[in-house]
Amino acid sequence: MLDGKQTIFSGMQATGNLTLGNYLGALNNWVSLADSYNCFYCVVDEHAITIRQDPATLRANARKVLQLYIAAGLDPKKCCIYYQSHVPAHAELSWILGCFTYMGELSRMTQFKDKAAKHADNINAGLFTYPVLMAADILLYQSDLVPVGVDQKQHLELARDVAIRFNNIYGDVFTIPEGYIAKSGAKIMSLQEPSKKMSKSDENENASIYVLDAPDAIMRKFKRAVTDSVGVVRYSDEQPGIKNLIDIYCACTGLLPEAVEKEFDGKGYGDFKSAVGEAVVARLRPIQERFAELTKDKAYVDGIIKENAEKANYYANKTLRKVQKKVGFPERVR
Ligand code: ATP
Ligand code: LTN
Repeated sequence: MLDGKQTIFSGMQATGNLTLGNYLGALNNWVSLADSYNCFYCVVDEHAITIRQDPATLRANARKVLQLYIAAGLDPKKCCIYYQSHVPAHAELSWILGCFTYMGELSRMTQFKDKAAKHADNINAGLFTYPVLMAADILLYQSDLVPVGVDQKQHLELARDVAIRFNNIYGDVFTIPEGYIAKSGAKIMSLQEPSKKMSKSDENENASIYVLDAPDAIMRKFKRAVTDSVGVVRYSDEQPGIKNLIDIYCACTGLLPEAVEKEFDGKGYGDFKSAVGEAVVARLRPIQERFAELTKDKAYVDGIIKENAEKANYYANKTLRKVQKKVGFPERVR
C-alpha cells in the first residue's frame, strides 16, 4: 500500500513492435486501472534478450514501447514508466528467488516449452529462468495486482508460489500478488492462423496488426484475414477466425458479440472485415498521433526516463535490502 492505494506492476518485452494483441490484451487495461492504483509499468528489456536480439533494434524497440505506453494514455507523472535494465535490483532479486524456485516448476512452464521449440538453437538458461525474473519484477514493488493477458497466468501463479514459499520461511516479506485478466481482448489471435495468439515476434507480417501500422496496412491485413466457408458472422468456436474478428471489433467499440452478430446478420464477410478494420484504425489513430509527437520531443522523453528510473530504484531497493537481510547477507558498512 502506497499513499493509500494498492500497487500494480506489469511489463512488456521490447522484442518487436507492439501488436493489437498487446494493446487490447494489456496496455488498454493498464490505462483503465491507472487512476485507481500506484502503477509501475516496465519495459522488460532484460527479459527480451532470452531470445537473441540485434542491439540497435532492441534499443530502438525499447524506446518505442516506452513511448507507446505514454501515447496510449498512461501519464508518466503518475505512473512509473521505466526500463527494467535501469533498475539493477530486478536482476539481484531474481538471483535470490532462483534459489527458492524448483527446476520442476520451471520445466512445466508452457512458454518455456514453446519458445524452446521455436528457438531450438538457443535454449539458454535465461529462457528457462525467465519466470523467476518476472517474479522478481512483481515482488520488488510489493505489487497487489498484475494485469496480464491470459498467456501469462502460469508465470503469475509461479510468482505467487515463490512469494508464499519465501514468506513461510522468513515472515511477511512480500505482498502476494493477484492476477488481473480482463475479459475483453484477453487473447487476440493471429489473423493468419486463428488458433495461435497474435504475437509481435511472428514472422508473418500479415498475421499481426501493429499499433503503429498505417491505416491502409490495417485495412489490407483485415481483408486478408483467414476466415471460413460458413459465410455467417457468428460468435462460435467452430469459426475461430470470425470469432477473433468479433473479439477485436467488440474490444474496439465496446459492443457485445450478440450485437455484432445482429449488426452483420445477412451481410458478407467483406463488409464485416471492413468494419473491423475501420474500428481498429479509429481506435489507434490518437495513439499514433501522440506517439509521433513524443518521437519529436526527445528531451521530454529522456526526462521521464531519468525521473522514473530514480523512483523505481528507490522502491525496488527498499524491498531488496529487506530480502538481503532476511536471507543472511552481511550488513553494509557505511
Ligand atoms: P513475443 O512475441 O515476444 O512473445 P508477445 O507479443 O507475446 O511477445 P509480450 O511482451 O510477451 O508480447 O506480452 C506483453 C503483454 O501483452 C502481456 O500481458 C501479454 O499477456 C499480452 N499479450 C500478448 N499477446 C497478446 C494477445 N495476442 N492477446 C492478448 N494479450 C496479449
Ligand atoms: N512475461 C511477460 C512480460 C513481463 C511481465 C512481468 C508481465 C515480464 N515481467 C511482470 C507482468 C508482470 C510477457 O511475456 N508478457
